[in-house]
Amino acid sequence: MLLVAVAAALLAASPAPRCDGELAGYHVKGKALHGDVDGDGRTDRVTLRVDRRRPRACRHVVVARRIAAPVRPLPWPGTAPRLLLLAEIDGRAGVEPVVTLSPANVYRPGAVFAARRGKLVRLRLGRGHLFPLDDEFPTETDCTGDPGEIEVITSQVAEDDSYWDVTRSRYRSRGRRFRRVSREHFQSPVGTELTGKAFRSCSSRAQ
Ligand SMILES: [Ca+2]
Repeated sequence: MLLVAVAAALLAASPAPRCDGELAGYHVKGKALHGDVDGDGRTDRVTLRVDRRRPRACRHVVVARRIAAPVRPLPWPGTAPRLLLLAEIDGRAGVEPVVTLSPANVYRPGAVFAARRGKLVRLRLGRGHLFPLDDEFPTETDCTGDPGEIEVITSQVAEDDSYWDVTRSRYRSRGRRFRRVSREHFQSPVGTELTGKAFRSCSSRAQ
């Protein structure tokens, strides 16, 4: 009885874990993927992990061998991130983990991480953090033929609703960011095959 009381007191006294960067308490959620993330020639095990006692800002983390980065939640409900794939995206040594941030929703943005100076960091797309993966309209992010260059397609229904208004932008990797180098607008008949799987053309894919 005394032991139970002591254990209960200890539990009550132990504070909920914070965003301290420690991986204790996290458990793997979903599949593990394997690829060389930091470009050192060795294969790293990449996982998404969750600790539901942590604050939302660090409840999910993506881990590549021993380096980790928080997967910050989207500012709307019903989002549960999932490790989607590894692929060569930024033109530098090592593959980039891609996390889909709301796989159950119609609009599916992703986060792309990369190893930089021994840390795992989240890459930026222009001024934002979200790489469009899919939507109810043609939407996609994919590699181009040039290393470190990606193409992003977004669209909406045109005034004539038998067409999409499509925007196709090219971005080039520079540091931790993809900077836009070109953008074009065009219309495409609804039903035209414009997009497929996100990052489908990137090399060294694992999923
Ligand atoms: Ca890379």
